[in-house]
Amino acid sequence: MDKRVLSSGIQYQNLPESYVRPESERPRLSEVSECEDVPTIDLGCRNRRQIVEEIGEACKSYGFFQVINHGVPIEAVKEMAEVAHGFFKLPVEEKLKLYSEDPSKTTRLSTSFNVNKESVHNWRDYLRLHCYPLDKYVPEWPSNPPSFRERVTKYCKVVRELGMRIEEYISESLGLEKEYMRNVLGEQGQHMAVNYYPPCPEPELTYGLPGHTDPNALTILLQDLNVAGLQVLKDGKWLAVSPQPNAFVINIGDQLQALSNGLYKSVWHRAVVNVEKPRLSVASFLCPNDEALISPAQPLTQDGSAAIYRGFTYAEYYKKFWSRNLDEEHCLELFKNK
Ligand SMILES: O=C(O)CCC(=O)C(=O)O
Repeated sequence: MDKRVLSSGIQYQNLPESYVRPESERPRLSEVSECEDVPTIDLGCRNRRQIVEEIGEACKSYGFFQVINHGVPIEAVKEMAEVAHGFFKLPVEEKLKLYSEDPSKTTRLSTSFNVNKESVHNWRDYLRLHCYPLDKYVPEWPSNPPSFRERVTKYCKVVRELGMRIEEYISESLGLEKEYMRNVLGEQGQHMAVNYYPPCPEPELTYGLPGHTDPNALTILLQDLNVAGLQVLKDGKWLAVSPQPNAFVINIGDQLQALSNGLYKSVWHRAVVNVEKPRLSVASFLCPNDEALISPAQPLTQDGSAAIYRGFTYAEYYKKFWSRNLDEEHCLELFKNK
């Protein structure tokens, strides 16, 4: 791709050939219906047991849920969204200073998913940041727009607190100590993908991101309020998840599927694009420490249930994940006990 990013100011009249999916892999948008019963968890509820039960149910049957009254200040969310838009509106030369196709780089602008591994590209640019510990990574973040570092720092801190709180609820919902996840996952990393999906001339033929699960523990997704695009797989059908004001979408990632011995689902999800408007989303990923040993929680196999997955370190898993294309077989399948 000689243009390297899509957000270059060029208006495409036709979808370039390298983005066109084979017929059998297309999104079939007319067959997608709205997810009418997105599990919505009110974290402001005083009844902890109720929160824990609702989260457990959502993790089992959907692998994702929405949270409201989550404690993240509206102002922090608004400022994050504004500065993300501001970044993608910068002149392309400015943005390209951060361009890299190397997944091991801790701050980079890139496009599609894994440009060097994939045969068909995705209609997305993304800014990928490592966010923990902040003092290590903030100095390498974009300094333009000028408020970028300050605003994103603020957002990262509050979102991390939210994620840690949700991990406690998830531990409890599995009948484990509330600190179980935190202890097993070690000092967790935090990454962010600021996804920018430009208007696309032929959305029926391509994806912003094809169906995938997240390789990490937990994802906290902020969706553009004005433009829908997220879809989740439920009982073999793709369902659209409309953005809700003041809500985050929480996805269970592969590591929680492994820790829960397959009880909780790492949800398959994808992002579709549209002709008219650009769409933005901000995904915050909580990632186990590289050294964390992931294996089904012992209390979940004490009754004689077989451990579905073998033990592995997160570093091993992450390397495997990025060595592949996004829409291949589920990466966790490669870690199953024979
Ligand atoms: O843009 C979205 O709604 C989904 C983003 C996503 O799945 C990701 O960044 O992994």
